[in-house]
Amino acid sequence: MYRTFGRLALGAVTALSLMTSVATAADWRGWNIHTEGYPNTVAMERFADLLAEKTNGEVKLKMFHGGTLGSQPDAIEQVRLGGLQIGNFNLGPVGPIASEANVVSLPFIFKDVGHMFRVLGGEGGKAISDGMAAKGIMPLAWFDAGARSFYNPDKPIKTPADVAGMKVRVMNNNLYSGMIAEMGGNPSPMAFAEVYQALKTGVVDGAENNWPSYESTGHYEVAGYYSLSQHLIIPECICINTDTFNALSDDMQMKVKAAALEAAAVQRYLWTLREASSREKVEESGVKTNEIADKGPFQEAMAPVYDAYLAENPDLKPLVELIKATE
Ligand code: BDP
Repeated sequence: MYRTFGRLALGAVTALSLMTSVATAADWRGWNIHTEGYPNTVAMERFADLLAEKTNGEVKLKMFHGGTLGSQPDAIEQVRLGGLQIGNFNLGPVGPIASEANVVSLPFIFKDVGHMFRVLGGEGGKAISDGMAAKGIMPLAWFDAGARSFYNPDKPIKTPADVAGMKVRVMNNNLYSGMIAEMGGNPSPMAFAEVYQALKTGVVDGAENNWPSYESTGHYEVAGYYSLSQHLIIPECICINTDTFNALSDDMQMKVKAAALEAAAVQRYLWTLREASSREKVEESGVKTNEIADKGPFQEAMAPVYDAYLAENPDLKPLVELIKATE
């Protein structure tokens, strides 16, 4: 009798200690689309190191770079569902699942990157974060992704009329499709990994991105005209599955957040350097850059995208106004 009880007790203790280790130690998996050496990749590795340091190894994050775990929309879904815990996401493809976050995908909503960070640091950023967290994907810190401009193989784009009739690749988001359609172009939503081949074979006539991605993907080799429309300034996040974050103790939450903020500071520093070095590299290889002094015609052509967004989300008008009023 005693021996049976002893064995049972021992079994219970083992089960208990197993449960404790499951509850305290965590093995997280993280998604990133970029390749080695890209500022975001370096920063996400730094985030993993900082997590291990600050939590004394209780949180172990393994990062999967280069989009090896799937496309960005799929990875966003995985983080929402908890199949993945962490992602470095661009808010473009997050917009379709969180309407507050979609505000950053309105063309020309931010005057420049400084304006974007001021908005993110205030009430606007809180509204965006809360909206995302409610959908299962919580931003811990913000990354710089510069401004996106058009590029294509055969001509500079000077006015919206130059885009008319062109098939232009966009990220998965109806606002971007609307933006191209408003200029008379044909939007073609497509995964990032497919764009190089599509440009090369003429499946699309153009695309749009920031300097570092234009360079890191080799798109500049097959689309040598880069026209500085700078129509979109979209932030990126280190994002975490909301339930995973909420299940942590206050102390652990603080450590995770601190690690993310530190990694984001690294990203922003490296980003500024990479924007300059990417531009230099592609221009040296023969890319023709076209400055657009007056962006007014692009702004006017894309303005109906705001109406469409507000018609669908009338309650978000104050958020749009708040952003516009932010100095
Ligand atoms: C890059 C973003 C990346 C996007 C990509 C794209 O960093 O998250 O997937 O653009 O255009 O600038 O799909």
